[in-house]
Amino acid sequence: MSQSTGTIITVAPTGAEHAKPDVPNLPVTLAELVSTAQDCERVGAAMIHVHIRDADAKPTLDLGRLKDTVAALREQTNLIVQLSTGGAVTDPESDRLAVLDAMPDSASCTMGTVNFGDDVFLNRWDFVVALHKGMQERGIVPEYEIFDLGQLASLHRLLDTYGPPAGGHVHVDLVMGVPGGMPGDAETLVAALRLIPDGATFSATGIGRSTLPVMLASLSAGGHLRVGMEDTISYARGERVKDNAQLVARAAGLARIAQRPPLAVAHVRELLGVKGEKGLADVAV
Ligand code: KMH
Ligand code: ZN
Repeated sequence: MSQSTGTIITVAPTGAEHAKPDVPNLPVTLAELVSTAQDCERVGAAMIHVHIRDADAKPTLDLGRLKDTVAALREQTNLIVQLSTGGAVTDPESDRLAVLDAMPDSASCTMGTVNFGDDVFLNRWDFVVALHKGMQERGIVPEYEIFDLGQLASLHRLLDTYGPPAGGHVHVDLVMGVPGGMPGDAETLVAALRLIPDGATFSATGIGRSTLPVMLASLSAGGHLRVGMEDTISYARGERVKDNAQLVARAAGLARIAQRPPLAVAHVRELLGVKGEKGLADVAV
């Protein structure tokens, strides 16, 4: 595992699980997404993990909408744009694979099947391999999503068999506290450390009430952070999240307290091997 003096903050603003009527402040239109992205960038986010919605605010993997979303986020923010290939548990593999044709900077690649509340989030080995190869061919940098510890063993198998990802750097995101996946606590995060490939970076996010324990554990273990309304809609006991920027601002504050302040986007591009016009060589540092 690789240590860093700063913290990558990724925001996951929407997800596929919350319904707009239940969470009225969830960003679901393109305008809402861009606006929340700009707010989150202002307070310390460097990357955005994107799920989109259709005109009825339902999760969709419509390719035209995905392409428009990537273009709008590129035009109106400096963030690294990561599209979800996980989608919703109901999405077919073909649609999830086609997400790569929207040509984001980065895309998620979940490393195995996991029970997901009352549902199953299906990620067959052959499908994982297809995603990994599809990203290698297109120069898209994967973020390997890990919902359970055995999926880190699968990541070793993937890299040993099919070679390094586009960009050459391995970045892992521990998604902790999903009912059916690994628990969101410090002991489990520490257990994951020995399974993270040498030289890789990792971020972590805790679903629901595991948000704060996972954030603090990740910071203290040298990890990076993912926060956002995809993962939690509760800010504190009995208090709903105001907006995504509130979650990013809290993460940025804790990262500063840990003396690992939020990394600028250009640094994160360099670190993760994400190509782009706005790398370190192009900005005054
Ligand atoms: N919505 C979950 C079923 C990902 O974005 O790659 C899957 C998920 C993971 O959110
Ligand atoms: Zn997601």
